[in-house]
Amino acid sequence: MGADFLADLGDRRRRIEEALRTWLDRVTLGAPPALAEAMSYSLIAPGKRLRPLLTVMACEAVGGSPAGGLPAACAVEMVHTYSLVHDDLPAMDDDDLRRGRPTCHKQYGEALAILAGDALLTGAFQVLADGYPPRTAAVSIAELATAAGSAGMVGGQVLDLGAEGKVPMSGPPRTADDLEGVHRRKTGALFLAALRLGLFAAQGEQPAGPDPKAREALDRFGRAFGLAFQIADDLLDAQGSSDRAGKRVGKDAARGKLTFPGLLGLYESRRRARELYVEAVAAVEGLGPSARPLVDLAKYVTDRDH
Ligand code: GRG
Repeated sequence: MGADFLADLGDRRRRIEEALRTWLDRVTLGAPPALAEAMSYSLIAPGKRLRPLLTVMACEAVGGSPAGGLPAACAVEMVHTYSLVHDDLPAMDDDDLRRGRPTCHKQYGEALAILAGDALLTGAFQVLADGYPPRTAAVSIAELATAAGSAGMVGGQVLDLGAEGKVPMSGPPRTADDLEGVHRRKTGALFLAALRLGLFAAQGEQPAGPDPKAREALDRFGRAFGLAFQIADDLLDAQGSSDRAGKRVGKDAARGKLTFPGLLGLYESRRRARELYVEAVAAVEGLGPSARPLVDLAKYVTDRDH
């Protein structure tokens, strides 16, 4: 990975961290201090910030300003963090380590962790409503709600838990296609929304709305990126160290969970991840040099070791 890209990534992350603190302060104005603390504990923890990076990079790739995508980036990261807080609960994935720290419920108890997740989710929509003019806010809110909701992330989580027998389900996922369907909802939908919100932040107020060609390019990129991310995540779980990952690894195999390395093997999984990277690059070629950071981020995610 080039030194320039890593320096640029560091700068973007610093701007995102600053915006997250600012928006969290606004969202928790008047909240009980214990709730605000639990929300901040999980949101400000050292995440990779991939989704907000996608939002700000997509925004700039289609002509937006560096600051224009920040409220949307924060909203997406709030939804993502809520999903992690809830996913870590004993009723779901039952984890005690997240982002290198005890999970929210280990630190604050289950009741407050559930409520901190709820408040991060609802706070995300407050950020979009307050952060953009009405047209942009409306399309962004609709997009994020759909991606996070029953046909998106929550639906994907239900299918995933169904495969483990934690929710009743006829026909649990068994094949690579089934697995892709779970991930398209569970993680892919939010990646896609992150990119689309970047487009809306840049072009949402244009009289004719956002450019459909740019939207199609970002969607194609997002589909390949999301799946490449998931395969890399499964490979890390199969081979990684929990010190680097900041969460427990090896648990997929221990639970007999359906994963890409489990279904396709390590070699074929790595090959598929590289193929998806090439697809992602091709998708945004037409956007020109402004899409370079997206291409570099796709490489970073496919090659990552944490
Ligand atoms: C609870 C409604 C609900 C949904 C949960 C996304 C999700 C759905 C659960 C996360 C479970 C999980 C660990 C999935 C593997 C892929 C994934 C989303 C990893 C975490 O994302 P990263 O690696 O995390 O971007 P950081 O901490 O860097 O933000």
